[in-house]
Amino acid sequence: MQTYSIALIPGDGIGVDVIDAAWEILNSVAETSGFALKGTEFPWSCAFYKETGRMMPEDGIETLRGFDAILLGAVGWPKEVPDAVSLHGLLLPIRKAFVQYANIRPHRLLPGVQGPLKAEAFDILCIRENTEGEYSGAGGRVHQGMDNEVAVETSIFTRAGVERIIRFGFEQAKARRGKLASVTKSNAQKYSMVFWDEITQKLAREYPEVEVTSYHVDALAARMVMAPESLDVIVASNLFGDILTDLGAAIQGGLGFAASANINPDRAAPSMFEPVHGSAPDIAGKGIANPMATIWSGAMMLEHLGETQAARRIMEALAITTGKGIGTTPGKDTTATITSAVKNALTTL
Ligand code: GGG
Repeated sequence: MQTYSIALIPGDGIGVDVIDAAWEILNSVAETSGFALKGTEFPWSCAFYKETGRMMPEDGIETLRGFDAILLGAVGWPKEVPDAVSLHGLLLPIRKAFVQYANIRPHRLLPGVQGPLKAEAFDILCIRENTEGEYSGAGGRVHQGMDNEVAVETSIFTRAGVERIIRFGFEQAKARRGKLASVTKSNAQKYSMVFWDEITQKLAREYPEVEVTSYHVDALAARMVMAPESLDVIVASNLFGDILTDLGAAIQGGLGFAASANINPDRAAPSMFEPVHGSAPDIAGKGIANPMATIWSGAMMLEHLGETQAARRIMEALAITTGKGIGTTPGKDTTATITSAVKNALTTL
């Protein structure tokens, strides 16, 4: 039997609850689908940082390299560890070291989920550049704490990095409804964003079947609210993609439904799957975190591993669950209730 080795990093806060839930569902579907999952849990988190001074051990990346995939919960516990330390100590190094340059985030309404918009149906796939741009980590501060203090943070856009993510966007659009929205702010940012637009135009010549439109990020944000059904695939830089996908989460009913996959398209290193949401300290430990985003991310992991049928079954089980009104209202159902409803739904498929 095919066995996949999965690194589990629950992380902080509700990350622990949602990983437990997703792992239960993933194993349940594996049992009836003819493959097995072997999980190895790593306690890397802000608590680990408090104990060791690091978010993960020095050889953390090398440890993860041998796995087929990584399933991550949430990172961040700002009361005790600054967010910039936790993010740059765990999540971002994994994305960069494993060249997980495509962060894929689907936005659509599951049955029975009432989003805040009038639109009843939309199906958007946001592709966020995941290794460079505004998150490159290049910069510094001088004269710290003094009146003449200066802080510089440089966005880095490389031709290789921009080309590969826009090409990935074109490929996704070609495989879906043939529409690509390329996002910049090239009126204001006249170097990096004009560069992005030029590369979009150059690649468009290779994809005559894809209708590509360049949007400024502000206009695209408005379009996501006013006419989400008009959008198919969105490709955006690291920061713009991050912001737009929180908006995407909002229009699909909340962060409890927003899944994501950090993909190494060349499969030269493991890819990582995680909900878009963070550790939610306000509800941590209350047992009311919605595990659906993580379960959906787990389905994306199975899809990536080639277990397409099992991934489809999970998505159908989620749809049955939300169709019954379970997990659709924040705080109404417990994590355990939602998980067992999804598990029961799986048995009916
Ligand atoms: N689910 C992982 C997590 O904790 N995400 C919260 C977060 O702030 N992520 C930053 C990012 O995706 O760039």
